Amino acid sequence: MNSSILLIYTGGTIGMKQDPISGALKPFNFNQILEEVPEIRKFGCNIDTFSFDPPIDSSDVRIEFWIEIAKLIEKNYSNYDGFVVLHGTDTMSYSASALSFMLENLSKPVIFTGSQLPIGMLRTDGKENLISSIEIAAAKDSQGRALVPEVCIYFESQLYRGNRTTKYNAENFRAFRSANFSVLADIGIHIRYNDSLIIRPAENAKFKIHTNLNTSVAILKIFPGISEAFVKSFLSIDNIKCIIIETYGSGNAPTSEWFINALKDAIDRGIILVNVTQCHAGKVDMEAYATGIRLKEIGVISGYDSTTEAALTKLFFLLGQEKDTQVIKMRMAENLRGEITIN
Ligand code: ASN
Repeated sequence: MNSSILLIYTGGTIGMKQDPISGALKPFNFNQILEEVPEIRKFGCNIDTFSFDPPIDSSDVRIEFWIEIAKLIEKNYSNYDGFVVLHGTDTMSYSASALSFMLENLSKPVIFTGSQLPIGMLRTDGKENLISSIEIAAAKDSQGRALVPEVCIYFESQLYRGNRTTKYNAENFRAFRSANFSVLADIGIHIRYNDSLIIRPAENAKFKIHTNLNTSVAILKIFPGISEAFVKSFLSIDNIKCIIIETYGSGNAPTSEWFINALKDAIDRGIILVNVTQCHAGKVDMEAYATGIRLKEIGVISGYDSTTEAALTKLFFLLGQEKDTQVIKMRMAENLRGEITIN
């Protein structure tokens, strides 16, 4: 039987046109995309479209937007075999990470894609990204099950687990990287799926969405010369429940007494501190150096090999689910949607 795909247009460069006066790129009407890519009508599957109104530059993405996408997928879940979400690249990794936590027991593909050049331009990367994403969202095995029932990003011949990605390049067509996890599929003449890596829901596990997110999270990037006054005022911002500390290397930070004491004081006030490395690849290991051990001793928890995007949205999700700080800390150390490698 033919597949049915819902194409959800949220905005981003893929659907933008140049403003004739300023020359800057602005989101445009979605119908234009179908005009620009008449090829997608040739697919042997049924493709319906839904456009956010107004479409946005993804730098304007808000939590409400993720909730709308999740609800839209839930509402249409039984009518479609897969979903393709056209989204700006700037925050695509945040959105794909968030949706990976919000959609539980997913048995259908949700493929985020977009482009670096608008789809109306001759050298656009948008056409191939769109066409391959639809093909992947529609792909099924001999028993009719989706080949990749995960929240993914498809970009420039690679299919990534969404919550493992980061936007890495502002200019190159290969805009994303998944430094700590292999691609789920490589796309050339053939689409080669890495079956052993793909997560599938347990038999009979029911699909459900979580729309209760709590954004009381902040990110503290450390740097040489960071001042006591800055750290202390950052750690005392009202209503912050969790702070991601972007540390050096394998999870190291300064050992100055004032710094450690400021962090310890925050932990004593019930704030959860999560250690994520500033490095683009590799994992936090707070036992590798004395500078990391100090953090572990005072109760900073490891973010393992998580991207900042995944750690942030996982905290939004867990804070929305749980009140108990100990439970949240425990669940941060669990691999919920393939977002971290433990060991
Ligand atoms: N500013 C754009 C966006 O994220 C960038 C892009 O899509 N390539 O919406």
